[in-house]
Amino acid sequence: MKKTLLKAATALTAVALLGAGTASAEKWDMPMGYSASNFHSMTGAEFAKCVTQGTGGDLEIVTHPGGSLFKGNEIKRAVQTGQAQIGERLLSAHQNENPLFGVDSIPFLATSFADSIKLWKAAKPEFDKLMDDQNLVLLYSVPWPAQGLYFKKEVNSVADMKGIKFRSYNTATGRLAELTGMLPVQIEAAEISQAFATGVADSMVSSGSTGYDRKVWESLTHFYEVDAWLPRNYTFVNKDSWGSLSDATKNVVKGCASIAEYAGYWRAVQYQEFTIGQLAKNGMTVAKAGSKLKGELEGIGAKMTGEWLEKAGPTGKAIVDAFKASK
Ligand code: PCA
Repeated sequence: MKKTLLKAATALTAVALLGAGTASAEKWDMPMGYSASNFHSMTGAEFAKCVTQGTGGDLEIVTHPGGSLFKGNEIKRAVQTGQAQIGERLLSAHQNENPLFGVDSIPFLATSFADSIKLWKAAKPEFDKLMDDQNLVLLYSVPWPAQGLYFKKEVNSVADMKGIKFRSYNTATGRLAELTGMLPVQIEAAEISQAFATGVADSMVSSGSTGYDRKVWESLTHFYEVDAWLPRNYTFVNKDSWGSLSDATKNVVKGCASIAEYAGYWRAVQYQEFTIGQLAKNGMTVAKAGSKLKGELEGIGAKMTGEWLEKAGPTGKAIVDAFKASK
């Protein structure tokens, strides 16, 4: 870990030197969907500080976590239209626009941190193109820890899930609810504590991280480790805002983005164990999904993989093939 920090500090000094002496000061707002204490938001705050310091204040980035400037589902549009210059959002939230956005939420395709990096490497060139077509520039992306299932009762099979109100966060999680006989309701992470407290939802698929951030033990009782997939957040800039920067400033932003991607990844790795431990410490039953449940979920995963591949066409297939070849 010491080595990691040293590396990051050296890189930070390097980008700071690169940024010295750039043109007139500018301020960018960076809306983010998740709470300030979440590790993605912390990574974003460090990234913003890195850019502000690295450019000697020529470009100041101000983060707005917790959906305080734009709500999670408004962030991408806000950046595309220039209402904000930069933002962070859950990648798969845009799966309804283009199936490619859901490449990280295919159940049981990439189920570890190492595979999540490989899948991202296979998909990134397509994302760069897709972003460019949408007036955006992709900066960095950090995975969430592996996704497991939260309930208010013991669950050992898909039959036990029937009729439960399920909080979804993207198209794939909505589909998972349908295929397991649950009733999906899409809710932003910032609002789930209230949704569980008032009975709007009684279950979800998410990481230990979101369960911990939102103190879900106040309403829910069971967490099953399923390691179904590791969705990602991504940070992007409005293309015109990006084009207005000097080359020196762009270099600082790119340098800080690589540090953020690296540091965020390691935060996620460390957070996975810590947060699952905290769920148990706060009274939840934490267990690996039983073999019956796991087997049934894998069957549903195979169906959802087929559905995704059909929608995503040859581009999607090429990404999945490249990922599998890199394993
Ligand atoms: N937390 C986010 C997305 C994935 C995760 O682990 C959420 O539940 O909204």
